[in-house]
Amino acid sequence: MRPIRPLLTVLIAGLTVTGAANAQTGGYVGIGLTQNVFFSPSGQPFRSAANQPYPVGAWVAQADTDKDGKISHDEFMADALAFFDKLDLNHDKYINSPENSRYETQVAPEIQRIDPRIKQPVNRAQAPDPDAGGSPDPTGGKYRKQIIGATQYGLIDEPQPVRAADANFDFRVSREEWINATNQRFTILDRNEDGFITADEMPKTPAQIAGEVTPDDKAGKGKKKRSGLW
Ligand SMILES: [Ca+2]
Ligand SMILES: [Ca+2]
Ligand SMILES: [Ca+2]
Repeated sequence: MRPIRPLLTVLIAGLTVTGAANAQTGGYVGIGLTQNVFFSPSGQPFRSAANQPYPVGAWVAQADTDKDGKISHDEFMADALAFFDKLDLNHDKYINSPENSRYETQVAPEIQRIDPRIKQPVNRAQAPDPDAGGSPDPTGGKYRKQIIGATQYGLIDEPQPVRAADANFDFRVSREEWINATNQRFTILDRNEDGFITADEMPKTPAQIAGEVTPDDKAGKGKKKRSGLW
């Protein structure tokens, strides 16, 4: 069993500010209305037209190189390292600050936007009613994390997958750090620990769920569209 670093607790303050600013100034350009967006666990974006299947299948098709319908650890690692090499423009085995900036602005600009269709957790201003039963959350739901950045389009709650891999916070991601982060991501996704990521282990992304709401749903009378993950 590989150790799990608390990937999920990484806070990306800068990203939050940028996303909020974009939401306020109308920076949102219709993600999901004109195209579907999926981010691989390494943060690689995949896009499809709004009337096409959700592009998680494009990532699976890329990563599942032996075409057995599931993603092995080796396949997952090879896919992640191929993306690392794409981001490492100067081939020094590090993703440095300019290379990360290019990722955020050119490779995956959706990371800086907020999809307004995604239902955000409500942060309660008041403490929970003590008569309503015990709450397992010691903050009473006061500080629930918002769904931002890559988390909107991904399988794992990581707003910025590249920066999240920077374990020693030196503002660059070494190949070794990337391998460690990739191992942790695989452990999270391979929920039954059989060494493969399969369709039934992959949750729908927040953007995918939001995109499945039909106009009838908004009127409160429709049903959610059914769609397979693959
Ligand atoms: Ca496979
Ligand atoms: Ca580099
Ligand atoms: Ca599995």
